[in-house]
Amino acid sequence: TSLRVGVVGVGLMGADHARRLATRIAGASLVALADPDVERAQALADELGGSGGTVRVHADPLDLVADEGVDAVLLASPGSVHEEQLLACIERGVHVLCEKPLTMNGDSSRRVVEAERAGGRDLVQVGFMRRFDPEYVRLHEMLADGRFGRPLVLHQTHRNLSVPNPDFRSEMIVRDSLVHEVDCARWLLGEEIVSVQVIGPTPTRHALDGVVDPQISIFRMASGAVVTNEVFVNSRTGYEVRVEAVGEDGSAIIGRPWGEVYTTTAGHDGAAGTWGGPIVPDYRVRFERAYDLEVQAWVDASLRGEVVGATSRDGWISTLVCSAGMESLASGRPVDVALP
Ligand code: ISE
Repeated sequence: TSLRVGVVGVGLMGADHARRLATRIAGASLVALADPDVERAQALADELGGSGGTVRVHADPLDLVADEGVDAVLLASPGSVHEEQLLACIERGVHVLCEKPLTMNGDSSRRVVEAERAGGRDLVQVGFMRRFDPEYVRLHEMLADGRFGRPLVLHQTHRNLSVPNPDFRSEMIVRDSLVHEVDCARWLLGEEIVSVQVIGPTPTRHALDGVVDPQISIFRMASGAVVTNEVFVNSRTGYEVRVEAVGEDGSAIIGRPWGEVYTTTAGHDGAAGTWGGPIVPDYRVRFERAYDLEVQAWVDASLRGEVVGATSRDGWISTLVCSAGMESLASGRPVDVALP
């Protein structure tokens, strides 16, 4: 059997996922796309439906969710419209992979978690793709097997080349970018964040007026471990995501593109050689494999009637931590996270 998938949103990520579903994922077929920008959706449908199958286009995402020919939905719409789309998926009882953030605030995330529970079936996976990235998975295993002793500190770095979107203001850096570090800290360390503080240096001149970029965030974990985060969305370097984990008995670092590093020979005139390599431009390249593995795992689990990866509860908690982060952004002070 094949899972008939509909994708909501044909922006950067939605189009990327639609392509992956149409070409690389086993056991699934792309059957529908929805986007208020119908022309854009139609162009993608024409491109991807070409070889045999046809891909239906809906202007209204809720029509796609209601489409009887759709077995499962991938939501790549903006976070502000996730709640109603998620509730519609839950109401129809279809599996849904929802890009982060789950929703915009704690109350709406709670409503999603409660609706799913009331329906009695696990249906929602949140798109925290790093949980499927081979390097992250390896670090997760190493932290869990105890070789580093008790984890003391994580240093998480998260840089974007730039953000073209003028809506990408300080709050969005917390809600759309830091949210990945929130999920990674909880997942890698297997414990909750109890408080968060967000501060920033004098912003880069490349930041929009009034936007705090870069941001340094500090998470205090329940065990007493500390997580430092740098999120810098106008780094002018490229997409750099790495973590160094430090424990009582050792440390590890992931996300350095060592495999790509090259050296050049020193010049005959005695000039020093150089070392270095390319930096990927964005998350679609850096996490391509993670997205493939994530979507394949979602399809496989949906066919079994199960949910893998981050659950709606994980999404809810990450929303609550980010809300505390936004409060701290305003005051500069640590803010406690009140967990459900
Ligand atoms: C984007 O939405 C993502 O999820 C990326 O992983 C992150 O690096 C970026 O800052 C976000 O805007």
